Amino acid sequence: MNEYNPSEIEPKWQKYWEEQELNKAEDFSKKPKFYCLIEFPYPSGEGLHVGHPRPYTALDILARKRRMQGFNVMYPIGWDAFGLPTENYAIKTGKHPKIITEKNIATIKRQMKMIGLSFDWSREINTTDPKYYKWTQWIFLQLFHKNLAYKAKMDVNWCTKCNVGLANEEVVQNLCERCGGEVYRREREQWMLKITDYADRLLADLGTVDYLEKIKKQQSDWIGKSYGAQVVFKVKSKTMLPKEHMYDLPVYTTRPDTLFGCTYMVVAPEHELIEKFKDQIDNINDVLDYRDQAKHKTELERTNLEKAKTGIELHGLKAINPVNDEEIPIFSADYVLATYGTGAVMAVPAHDQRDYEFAKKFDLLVKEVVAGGNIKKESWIGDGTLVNSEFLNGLNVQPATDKIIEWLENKGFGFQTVNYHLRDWIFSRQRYWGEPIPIIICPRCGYVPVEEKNLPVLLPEVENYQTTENGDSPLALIEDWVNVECPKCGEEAKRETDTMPQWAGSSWYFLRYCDPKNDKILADKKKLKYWTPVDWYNGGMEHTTLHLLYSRFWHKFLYDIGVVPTAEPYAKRTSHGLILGEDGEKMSKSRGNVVNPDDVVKEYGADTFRVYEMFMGPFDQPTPWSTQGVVGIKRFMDKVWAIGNKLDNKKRTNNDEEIRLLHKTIKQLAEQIETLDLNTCVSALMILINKFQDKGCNQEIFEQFLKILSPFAPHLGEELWQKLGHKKSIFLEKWPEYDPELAKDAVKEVPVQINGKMRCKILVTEDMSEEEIKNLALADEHVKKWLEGKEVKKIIYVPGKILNIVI
Ligand code: ANZ
Ligand code: ZN
Repeated sequence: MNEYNPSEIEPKWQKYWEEQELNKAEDFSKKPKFYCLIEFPYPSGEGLHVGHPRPYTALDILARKRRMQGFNVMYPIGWDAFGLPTENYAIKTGKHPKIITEKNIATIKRQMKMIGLSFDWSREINTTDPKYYKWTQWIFLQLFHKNLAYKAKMDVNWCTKCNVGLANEEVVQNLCERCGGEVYRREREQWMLKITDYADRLLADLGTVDYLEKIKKQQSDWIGKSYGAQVVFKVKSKTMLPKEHMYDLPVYTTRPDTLFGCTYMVVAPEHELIEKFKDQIDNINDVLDYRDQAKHKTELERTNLEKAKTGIELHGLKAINPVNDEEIPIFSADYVLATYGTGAVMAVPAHDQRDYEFAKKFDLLVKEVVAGGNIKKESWIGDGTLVNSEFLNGLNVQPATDKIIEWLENKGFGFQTVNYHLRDWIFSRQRYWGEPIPIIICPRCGYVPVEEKNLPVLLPEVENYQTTENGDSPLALIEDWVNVECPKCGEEAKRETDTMPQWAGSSWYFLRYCDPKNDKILADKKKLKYWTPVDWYNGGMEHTTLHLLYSRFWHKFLYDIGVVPTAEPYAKRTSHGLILGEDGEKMSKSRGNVVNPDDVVKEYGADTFRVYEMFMGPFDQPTPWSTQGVVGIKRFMDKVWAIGNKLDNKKRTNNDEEIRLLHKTIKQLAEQIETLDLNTCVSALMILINKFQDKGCNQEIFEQFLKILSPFAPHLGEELWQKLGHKKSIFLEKWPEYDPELAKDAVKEVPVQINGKMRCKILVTEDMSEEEIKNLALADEHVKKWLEGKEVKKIIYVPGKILNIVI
């Protein structure tokens, strides 16, 4: 018998599968289609670490099994290649990002092939390919035509050292993630996408898709729909205007029932009220200083509940509570955000924790209006009876809310409304390595879209990839690119020099896989109709409120303009847990705990690598790497090899344990591959192999085993299969059927003793836990009779043999 030598057999079969085109998805095949998708990677210079292949392998197993089950499977791959790390590397080295990207792609592609992932490489896409980003730009233009893309002055995070705008994710504790430089907020005109127009549908349609519950929850929390009321307070200043001419200060509140408990108001430091009443606020200089300080904080810091509240009173101004005409102080405080609701709140310290802390600090009145808590100690946010609230007294929160809204609407002081936490999507980056935004800025005509026939707007060559001194993209320096004729009036105009964010290309890439080479339209409608929606999409939890939400938004938009046939892009979404370093920490270069798949595959083979990654723990949980665990899996592979090389000729009958266990295992895998319980699938395969080791194994049984092993360890499966004399790939075989009778768990009778005396027998199955068996015994009618009125001291269970209850 020759040795199991993965480094010899693995490349051989990879080449064979590619030549046989086994992984190719066929448009319009009569077979049922199955579109499974993983998030396409960013081609980073470091290549893959062992964390990346975990989801790739899991869905590869699913894809391979579904092909064997007769599905026309599409499992495509591509590159999400615009973005920061490459650009930063280009700034550092002066190399063109395109060259860097090509090199990185080559590395990762080699690694993916090395692992035996069954991607359909004929559909490979790259977001930085002009033939691809032409369509990203085209989608932007459609958004622009529908008024869903607009330019607005926005605060951006600005790194003072890199002199560059940063995304929120790039700011860590107020410092630039890359250089540690100080970050402040700076105003800039930015392109915005009106995702808020889709907030309601993005929320409602979560009801139509099969996403993990925690993913749905994160998305709906992020969209954050809340029901409440807008209430208008009047602002009284030293000018003593009559009430009807006083300034209107509207607030958004989810608790209008607490209006009588409002004892002060808070506006965001950036609120227009401060600018408007500049001359009438006595301490205006301090108020403006406070505003400047707030500029240096991120939103997250401002709203952090743990942080001590800060603020400053606007001396000289008072607000008038519309329900009782009481005059109350107004503060500026940064825990109120300018961009949510109306940027102002009615503070009810008795019933809101932030207001409570603020009131304690500034010694403000805490007035209880909902009974139920102890407001001497803390705010009460629960239900209760209204008190101190005139016509609301005696009602509970909900009826009081209805009543006050009716009252406000009748008096014209307010109205019922909803609010969303979701904000419009800041879509501009002042960077080089992104899709140019296809807009021309004309002094006469304003923002003029580039004509579709002139797409793509190509990224020009530049000498320097760094953002310019005044914060523009380096594109702004390329005069012969920037200066163009206005497509509308023909006069001198300039190109938009902002580029799109990293999230643009990934918002629609799954559509392009359906028709990757089309140059007439982003993808042929009939092909989209055949392939979409994606049946199963797996990706990182960290993308739930970014990529996943953005792409749902674009998809809905494309649906509205008739480009795609479904309202939702992904029928199902799952998420994987991270692979941690051997030390249990997140893998990172600085910790030195990164494991490279190249090393693992070189030493143990790709199949061992794949099976280990599936075995290491529940797929959705973070799990530390263990070299010892890898060695254990290698031993399992060796065992499979050894058994496959010395099969016996003995006939088996249905009474043989190995037959029963085989059917049980086929059943288990059929079910658990579908739920991605892949670690338990691997243990089932191991148990089966151990049984073969005990009882021997003939070719017929072993071939069945190989079929269910091969999605996990495809190279070993194919090698042993063809060694047994087959001339065609094992992946052209049908997924084996199991006999339900044989797959049933073996049932055993276990005698039950009470204080050492045999009283009855219970039936237990192999898969029952000790806990379940004990409970089963205690629930038995005979046992119950004996236990009546007695105390159970102890239950001793000898697995499969006897259960003794001591009373
Ligand atoms: C008075 C009140 C009384 C409130 C009470 C709560 C409890 P969600 O559910 O997130 O929509 N708020 C409104 N605008 C704000 C802003 N720009 N920055 C910070 N806080 C703001 O929360 C709405 C509640 O958050 C509003 O209801 C308001 O406080 C506050 F017993 O109004 B409430
Ligand atoms: Zn013009």
